[in-house]
Amino acid sequence: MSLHSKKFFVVIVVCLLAVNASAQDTGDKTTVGPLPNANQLRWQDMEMYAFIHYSLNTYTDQEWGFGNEDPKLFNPSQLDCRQWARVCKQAGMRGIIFTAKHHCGFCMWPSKYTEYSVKNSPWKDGKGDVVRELADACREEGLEFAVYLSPWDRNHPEYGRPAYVEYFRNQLRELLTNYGDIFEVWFDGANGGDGWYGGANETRKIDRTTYYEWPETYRMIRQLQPKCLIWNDGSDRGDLRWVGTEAGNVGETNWSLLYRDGDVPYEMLHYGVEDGNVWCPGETNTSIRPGWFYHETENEHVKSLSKLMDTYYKSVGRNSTLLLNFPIAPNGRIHPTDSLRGIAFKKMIDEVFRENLASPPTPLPLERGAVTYIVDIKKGAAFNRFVAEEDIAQGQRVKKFALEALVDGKWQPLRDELVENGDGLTTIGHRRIICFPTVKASKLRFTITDYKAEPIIKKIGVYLAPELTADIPDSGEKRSSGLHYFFSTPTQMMIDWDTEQTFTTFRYLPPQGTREGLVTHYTLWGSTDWSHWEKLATGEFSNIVNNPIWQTIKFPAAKVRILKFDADRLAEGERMAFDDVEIE
Ligand code: FUL
Repeated sequence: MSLHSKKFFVVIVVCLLAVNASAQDTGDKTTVGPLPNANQLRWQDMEMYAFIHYSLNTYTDQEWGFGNEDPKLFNPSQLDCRQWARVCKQAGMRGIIFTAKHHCGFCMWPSKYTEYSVKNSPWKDGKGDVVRELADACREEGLEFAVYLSPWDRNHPEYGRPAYVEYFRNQLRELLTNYGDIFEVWFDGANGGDGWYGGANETRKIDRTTYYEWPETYRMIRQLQPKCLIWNDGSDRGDLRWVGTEAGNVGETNWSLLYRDGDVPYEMLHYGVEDGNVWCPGETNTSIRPGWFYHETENEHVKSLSKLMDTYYKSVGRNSTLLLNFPIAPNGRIHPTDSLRGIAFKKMIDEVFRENLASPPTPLPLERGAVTYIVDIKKGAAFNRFVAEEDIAQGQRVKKFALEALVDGKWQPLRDELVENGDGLTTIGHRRIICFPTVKASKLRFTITDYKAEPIIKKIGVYLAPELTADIPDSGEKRSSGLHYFFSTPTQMMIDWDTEQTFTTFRYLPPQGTREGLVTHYTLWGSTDWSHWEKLATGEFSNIVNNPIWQTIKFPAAKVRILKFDADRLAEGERMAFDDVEIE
């Protein structure tokens, strides 16, 4: 048992377990495992940074361009990268990752290796460079800058063959040498196969573990930008990992470790691996809107403040960082609804963590190896958030802990209310935030009940967050239908009405939480008599697997009595599934 520091008198009781003795009792607890490097430590302290999705998709209302969209479509009237940087800064973002090239292959900088770029657009008479403008704006605002460069390129004729890999590396070299320090490179793993590919218009499959020859590319990055972090989804381990979902949450158990080799299934991405042999922390990416690119139809579905706070607790509060996307509207600016919401988000975070109610506030005399902390609460105040931080420079050590509040002389257990099963009090890492219903208590007891090696806690804190209501509903929450529908085959849905109706929009909400039956490619038909069918629309629901939100099909006004929705392709399985459909 160690003695607490006198100067804090009897407010904190730190119970030290004899770590060696406890290691003998409970098995081997001396293996910390791998440690983060300096770049990863710096990155983790950034906590929140922005994604910006902007490309030809912004002008075609798509999530994934096919690769044949006309560069002439790119002609924003008010493009203002300074506005993006100012908004992001005020929203608490420490940097910006920009889609220099999305899957459509269109380059937002005048790459000398392709004609498919801003140089062939009317914007600034082809003399513009969005990457340059944004890199400069970030520097002016004191933000870090990074790039997203899609390995999948639906425009390039050589995609799928060795020549493309060289092209990809050349482009990366341009980005890493001409735009100052780049803090991260984002190599999106998505690959739907089909594309324009210089007019071939076909499906090209690649083996993502070998095709891109990542080790060679990684060597180049390390040489050109030694401080740059590599984000890579699966395949060769980069410095950071995806968390397996775009919904904005990582597991409550979140180890910053992975295995150096082998596949990385969802569980590993989402929870990390306790006995992993490489430090590869999770970055939680999500958009402030349902989609990644701007769609006017989503203007009323910008995430609510409560949803953003939930995302914060489930990312930054779970040993991760938050990469929050702001799409750019066709005029070249962040839409006012998104910027106001982003700024309100930052203000709310500041408000929640304004006053540490632990008395005295940390830095406490936190002692290496301590497993129990009893914290006095200022004037027996009400509180509903607990924060703990490990000194991750020395590894991630805590496996499990308990929290109790002293209410009317009795210790009452607290649990993480954002977790459905169990108490949710597992790993800590860089920062762990636990949310529980407001409690009024004189003391809080934090006990580390299991650990890989002697715990090293850097900070603990207790806070009172204001109650939030779900002010604006998210998309994907309503079930409206009441339509008369049936399946004529496992992949064909029919919807009929008694009288003729005029429609312009069909919306499909895919099944949530499964790929089974999820429609990726469709054709929509209309008829007034069951025998003559007019094709109303055909296409793909881009990115629906990773981001299964409402999908909107718009078509010229059609008078129909029957609609036929064909699933031309499913992500998995043989039977179309849906959570809801809407027709307007
Ligand atoms: C996904 C992509 O397919 C989306 O379009 C978006 O860029 C997102 C961040 O990653 O996998």
